[in-house]
Amino acid sequence: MPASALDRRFMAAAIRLARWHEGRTGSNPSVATLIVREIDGHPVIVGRGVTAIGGRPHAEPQALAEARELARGATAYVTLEPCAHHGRTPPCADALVTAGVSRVVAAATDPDERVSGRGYRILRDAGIEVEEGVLAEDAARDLSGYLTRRIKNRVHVTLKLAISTNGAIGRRNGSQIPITGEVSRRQVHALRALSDVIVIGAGTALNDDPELTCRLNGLKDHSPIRLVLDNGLTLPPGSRLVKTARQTPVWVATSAGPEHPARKVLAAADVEFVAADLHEGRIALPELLEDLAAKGLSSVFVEGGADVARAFLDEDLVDRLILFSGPSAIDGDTVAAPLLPDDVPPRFELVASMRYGDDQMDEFERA
Ligand code: AOF
Ligand code: ZN
Repeated sequence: MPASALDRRFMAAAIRLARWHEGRTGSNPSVATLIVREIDGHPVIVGRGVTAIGGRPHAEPQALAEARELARGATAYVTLEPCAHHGRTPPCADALVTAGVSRVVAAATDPDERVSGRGYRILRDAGIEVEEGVLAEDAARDLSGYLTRRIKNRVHVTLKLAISTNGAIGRRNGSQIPITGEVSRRQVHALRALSDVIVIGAGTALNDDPELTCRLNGLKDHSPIRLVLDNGLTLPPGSRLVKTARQTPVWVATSAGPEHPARKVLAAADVEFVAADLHEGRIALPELLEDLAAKGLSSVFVEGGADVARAFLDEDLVDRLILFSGPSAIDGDTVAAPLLPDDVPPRFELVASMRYGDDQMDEFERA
């Protein structure tokens, strides 16, 4: 039976289920499985699984455990190709075969070289009908961190900018000034919770003294690692970031060696260091993004300031661009936005537009 409207509906449900643990499965992607069989002439979900927090167990054995003997002859909807390798858990493709499912509908192919195509082969060799690529684009959007790490060997980058009506992202030498409203602020906190790492430059850390945590009710323990690009180790020990480093990790990217005096002070506050290379006097971003991926991290959320944003854009390292446009102008000595909502480079494609209170949000992806 080819992919039908019903298949797409169940796959859409599986993709929504996978979002439950997005950002909480470590280096593993959060994927989901639904086991569906016909009961009294109607398709019924008899098993559901989502990759467990921390990354294991995988989705499939959990869904099969719930379905038990009802899995025999059923269809399994998987948002990612079932794994074929013996890792810390046995291959999910084998588990589907053993359980006796007769059909597997899959969204994205797994680029992990231990899996890539092998998962499908195990299923087909066992006589299971396999339908690949159903809602693959939707699934890949949610898996973009994992897929970027596997395919490009670097973390996926989202750049966020909040821009005033006069094209500014802040005031020079000032404290933080609000550009967008409360609804946007909450959206940003939700985006933080879905990321592995927030990145800012040392200038923003000094100027704004931000905390960069997720402060939404119920999501307070979902704050990602906060990474400051601070080659000169200028991050003040009294800053909010350093003072909260024991609750939520703070990493500093620097080329300064262990003999640098500021390192001791920061290390005493439990700030950690990421060894960075320099390129023309600035932290080399491609190498940094590769190093973060090598640590098993998948997604970074770049929150400022203008120089850091421009550097990511100039080096074509932005995979997703999220622009919040506020309703008013900023006066005084302002910092110009590195790009404007109506002047986004053509390599980006608009994928979503929303109103958040008085603000406009436009989301772009690399085409
Ligand atoms: C699945 N189902 O729910 C997930 C999969 O370190 P391991 O052994 O857990 O393997 C990690 C790999 O498993 C990861 O790179 C990806 O290929 C796959 N993730 N596979 O069948 C799942 N999360
Ligand atoms: Zn698996």
